[in-house]
Amino acid sequence: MASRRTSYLLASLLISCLLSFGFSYKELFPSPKIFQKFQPEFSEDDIFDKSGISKPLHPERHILRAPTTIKLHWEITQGHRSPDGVRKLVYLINGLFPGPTIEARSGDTIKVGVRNLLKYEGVAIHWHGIHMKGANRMDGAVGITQNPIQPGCNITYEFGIEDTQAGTFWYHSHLGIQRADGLYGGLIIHPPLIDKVHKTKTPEYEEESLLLMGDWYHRYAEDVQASYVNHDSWGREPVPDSLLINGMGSFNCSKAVQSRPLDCAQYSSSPLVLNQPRTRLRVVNVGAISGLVFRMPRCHMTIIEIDGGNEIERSPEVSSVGILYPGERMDLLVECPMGSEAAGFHLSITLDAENFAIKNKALTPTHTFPISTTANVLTKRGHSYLPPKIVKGEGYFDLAEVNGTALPDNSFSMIANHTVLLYTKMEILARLGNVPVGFINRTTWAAQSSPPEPLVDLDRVDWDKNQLVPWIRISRDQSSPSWVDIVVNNLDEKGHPFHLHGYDFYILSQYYPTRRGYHAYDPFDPSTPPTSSDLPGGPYNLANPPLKDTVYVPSQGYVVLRIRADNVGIWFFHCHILWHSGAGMAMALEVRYHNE
Ligand SMILES: *[C@@H]1O[C@H](CO)[C@@H](O)[C@H](O)[C@H]1NC(C)=O
Ligand SMILES: *[C@@H]1O[C@H](CO)[C@@H](O)[C@H](O)[C@H]1NC(C)=O
Ligand SMILES: *[C@@H]1O[C@H](CO)[C@@H](O)[C@H](O)[C@H]1NC(C)=O
Ligand SMILES: *[C@@H]1O[C@H](CO)[C@@H](O)[C@H](O)[C@H]1NC(C)=O
Ligand SMILES: *[C@@H]1O[C@H](CO)[C@@H](O)[C@H](O)[C@H]1NC(C)=O
Ligand SMILES: [Cu+2]
Repeated sequence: MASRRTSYLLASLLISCLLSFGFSYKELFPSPKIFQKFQPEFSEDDIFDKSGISKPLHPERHILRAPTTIKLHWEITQGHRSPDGVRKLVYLINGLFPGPTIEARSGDTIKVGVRNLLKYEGVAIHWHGIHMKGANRMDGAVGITQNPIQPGCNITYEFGIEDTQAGTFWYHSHLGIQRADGLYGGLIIHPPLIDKVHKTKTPEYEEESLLLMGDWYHRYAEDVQASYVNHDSWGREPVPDSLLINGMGSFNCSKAVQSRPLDCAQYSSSPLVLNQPRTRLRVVNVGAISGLVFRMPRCHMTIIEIDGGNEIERSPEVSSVGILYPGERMDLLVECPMGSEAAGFHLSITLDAENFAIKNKALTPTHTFPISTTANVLTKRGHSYLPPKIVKGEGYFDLAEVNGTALPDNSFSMIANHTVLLYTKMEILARLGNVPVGFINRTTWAAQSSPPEPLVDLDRVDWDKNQLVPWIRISRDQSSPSWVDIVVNNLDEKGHPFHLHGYDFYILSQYYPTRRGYHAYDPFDPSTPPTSSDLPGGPYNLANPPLKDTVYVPSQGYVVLRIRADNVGIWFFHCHILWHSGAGMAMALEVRYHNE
């Protein structure tokens, strides 16, 4: 790690470089105060600015320095917090909820010593979206790559960030359903300003902020899951009570339902504070179940990247965007006029009601946060603000329509070398006690338990009946890569956002059936050629497919995902709705070299 002295050297070097690239000092260092606080030690205890919901990021600490090893020490505990006014016992990392934000650059190594100071529970941390190349065992998936870190024990996660990865990521517990009680945090990989991989371009913004947002339950995750995996639920998912952004929200105490009294203080919504004319918002859906629709009417807003820094065909200026499902990310460029607060400008987040079959009177589906711009900020477009030209009703950008940019790799072949065909559904079966159970093909996932070792430590013959793990063999000679298609047919009446560890995939097809209903379902037929318009979802998009690590599989529809199988290991693949994966909607993919 850089010493204080070399970092100051770097800092002065940095300014001269910046000037030579045409940036002003002020643009990259929003305020001299922040510059003075410049902490070369990558302090992990940057406390949230309680004056607003956004978490400021610090690219200036990373974009001009050499790659390094970022060493962190985390202690996991629990404590009472009232994030939206309602008191609840949540998980803490070094006393923080959400956990500390990790910021790094491409090419860094991240080394996190995690000490479990919980009394009775294990923990494990997954680094969502990071490829973990050569570090499969650091992936944090309990039952697949590790056993839980037992109370009182530590482990050290150590993994390199590839030179080609930069973007918005996050980390969260991958043991059971702990994520819903707050065991998560942000993980931002900044692209270095000057390097061969990321083209140097003038940033279109002067500040970056992180918004970890998602639904929130006032009950403990264990109670929520128990109410779902119960014959009384009839498969209807528990509905959340609230919404948090960076661990802050506001709950209307008078809406608490009688049967569940709450220790509630009435909070008003904190503002979204914009300190600079143009802001890059890195938005993560950290919730358990709900998709989110994001609205900033009257501000200028465009979508620039999806998931872990994957570029897209630039969207037009929009006023709202959705649906962002649990696990998904989007990076937005926003510009709001000075004095937005006085003018009543606001950010509003609506929880999508797809899984809200049970009525929850406590929930306000749309949460609104005032936008406040600090004084002295003039927009780049001049002193007078021009509201975006958005025709009424046309300002919504549907993330399902997003296109990728460049053509994939030259060797992206028309027909994949392997195809993994899957069917998924939540089922309620008498032989399984009439409770909802998640299936992929005929398998319900549960962490490997007999013997109780992670799959990476066992021979295949020793895996138990809850493991569905198709096996892809690849050649060490990467001049002839193996392309693998993963086809997920969703037989369910509900959509499922699936996440694959260790990879980004191209979405070659995402089929939303127009004729809904039990008998109208036409699944993907693997014998139909990919170029055929006879496929329900039409021919594959081999021109500009978007690249992602989490994808929504529409109800009674399907997706075709393509990966370049070049990352060996056993990689979890699961629905990111916590109650579904907790009920077994999960599996893994194993990629191995020949003769190993
Ligand atoms: C866990 O971490 C603590 C503090 O860093 C250290 O003192 C202790 O030896 C570690 N224990 C194990 C089992 O690694
Ligand atoms: C809270 O909810 C009650 C009942 O629905 C409503 O009358 C009241 O205006 C709400 N208060 C706030 C601050 O939104
Ligand atoms: C994506 O590309 C398709 C085909 O090229 C086009 O019809 C569609 O409008 C594009 N979507 C967006 C959001 O630009
Ligand atoms: C899943 O089931 C389908 C239909 O039986 C089968 O064709 C496919 O190979 C199965 N997939 C795996 C990975 O076993
Ligand atoms: C994958 O398929 C392509 C096109 O059919 C072929 O050229 C390539 O050699 C295959 N790769 C492997 C590893 O078999
Ligand atoms: Cu699901």
